[in-house]
Amino acid sequence: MDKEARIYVAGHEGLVGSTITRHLREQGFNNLILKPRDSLDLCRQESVKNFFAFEKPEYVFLAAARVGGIAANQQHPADFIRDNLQIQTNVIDSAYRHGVKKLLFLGSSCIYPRLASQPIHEECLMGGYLESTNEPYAVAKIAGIKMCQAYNRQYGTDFICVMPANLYGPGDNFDLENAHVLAALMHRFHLAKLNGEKEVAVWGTGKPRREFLHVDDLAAAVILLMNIYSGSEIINIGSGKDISIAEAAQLLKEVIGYSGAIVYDTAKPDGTPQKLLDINKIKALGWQPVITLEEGLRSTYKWFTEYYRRHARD
Ligand code: GFB
Repeated sequence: MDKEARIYVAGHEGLVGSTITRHLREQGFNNLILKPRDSLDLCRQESVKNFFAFEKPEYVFLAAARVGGIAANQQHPADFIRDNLQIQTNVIDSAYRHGVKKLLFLGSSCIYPRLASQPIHEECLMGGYLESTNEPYAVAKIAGIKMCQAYNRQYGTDFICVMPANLYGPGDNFDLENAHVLAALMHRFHLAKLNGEKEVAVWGTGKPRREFLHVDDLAAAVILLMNIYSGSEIINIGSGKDISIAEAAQLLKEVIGYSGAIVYDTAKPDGTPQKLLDINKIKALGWQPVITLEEGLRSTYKWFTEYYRRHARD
């Protein structure tokens, strides 16, 4: 990408899109095309077609998606499969029809089989049954990958697909019920600290293992790939380390400075037992994660408390 390239970041108001946008600006890309959600509904085919016809982006980061944690996925399976299929179909097809030079599609580590061998290599895709708590979302993301690969094969497009581990960072959704685990627990521990509560409930058994990646590390990886990688093979992006939910909760408790107890609500689902990605492929392309989980949680918590204070005053 040259610095004057017309780059569309779809989903620039979300965790991933906003971070990619900030990194692009920091690297001197100033010809960014950003459309707020309320002025372009990516689920509407006509609107997306007209937008591409008018704006003619050269590069597209497809970071727009309906996302959420385990509870949101379980409670809104129809919304997750429909919105994601619509958004990605509209954007990928318009990118082809309007001559986009290159598109990067963001998937998720939940596309892999529930019981894939660990660390999960890219070739495990479609090798077994999916985790039931997020199957509709995963199926939509798999469809996105297959669509990019099919367009590359039939139309000769340059559409690439990356599979990030569980992401976190400033700008995340911190909803107590619908967010992903680190953001939800950060909020819950914070409130417990403020209100002097004696215990905090962590969902499930605490035994599942997750690989967490700071969104700044992800943004660096996807911009690198947009610049140097072409091909239909999907690429994992992770921190290379996993920890149990119990360990993550303990770390959060320390970072936040909460002194009460952790209890486990085993009526809530555990989800998939382990998700640790094999990141050798992206490492061989010259990227590696630099933000440790502890550092990342500390800086995210700093951001969260400032945000929380500002919004409490509104
Ligand atoms: O982050 P999370 O919702 O994502 O949950 P998944 C991870 C683990 O944390 C599960 C436990 O074992 C949860 O039971 N957990 C403990 C909690 N306390 C909490 C809490 O307060 N909130 C949440 N959310 N979890 C998602 C998928 O699965 O991963 C999405 O549903 C997406 O589709 C995303 O792929 C990356 O890793 O289980």
